[in-house]
Amino acid sequence: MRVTILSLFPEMFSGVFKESILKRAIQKDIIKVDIVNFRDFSTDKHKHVDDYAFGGGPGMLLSVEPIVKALQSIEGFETAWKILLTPQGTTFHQNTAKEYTKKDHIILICGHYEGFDERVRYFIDEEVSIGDYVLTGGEIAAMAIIDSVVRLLPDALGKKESFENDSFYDGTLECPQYTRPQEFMGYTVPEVLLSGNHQEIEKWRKEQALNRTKERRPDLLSKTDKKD
Ligand code: 4GM
Repeated sequence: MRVTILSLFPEMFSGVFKESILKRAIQKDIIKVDIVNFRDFSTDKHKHVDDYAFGGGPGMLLSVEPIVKALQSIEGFETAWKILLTPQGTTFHQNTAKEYTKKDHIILICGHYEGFDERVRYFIDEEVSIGDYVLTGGEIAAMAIIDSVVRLLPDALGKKESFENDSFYDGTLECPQYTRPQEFMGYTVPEVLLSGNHQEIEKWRKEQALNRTKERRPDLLSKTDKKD
């Protein structure tokens, strides 16, 4: 899968692509990442990429031209899935991540300041938000999306890191889990997990996952048929 990021702050990504699963995914050619700084496509002699809003008001807007020129410079941009990251987008979910794993090439456009010239929206496929809060820029949203998509790609996770047990994978949250020691400061591990009875263990885990989801995220259950 190809991932292209449009950003005024490419350096922000150096950490996430140099560590752990994303680093390994790049090394194993599971993803190919390119970062394009759209400031390089400014036609302004001072390399400005933003301007005052028509009609007045405080704040600056990102101009349409450098963004569209940057998009056009990307090989295969016409068929790539172009995603604009803004707080006004449709909310990103685990299912969105799953959908993106089917794409050959995604382009993530990260903005700053007060937003984009509205006409940027004629050149994209989807406007996405990672949640109801405002960030300084779209970069952290792009990182969250890339991370959640890449870990679902075949061979991105090792055997020990499989995603089948993830929260949300089957529409419920994870059940409580324990590792050694069996007792810590008086807190013990539920007996059933030590019993060796795999049928009982499976039953307990399903119950616990369901109870936890009912308590914490009943909204998830109303979307599935796992209520009883
Ligand atoms: C556009 C308009 C995404 C972009 C205003 C981007 C939050 C998200 C930005 C803006 C962002 C999100 C950049 N903030 N919830 N900031 O996915 O502030």
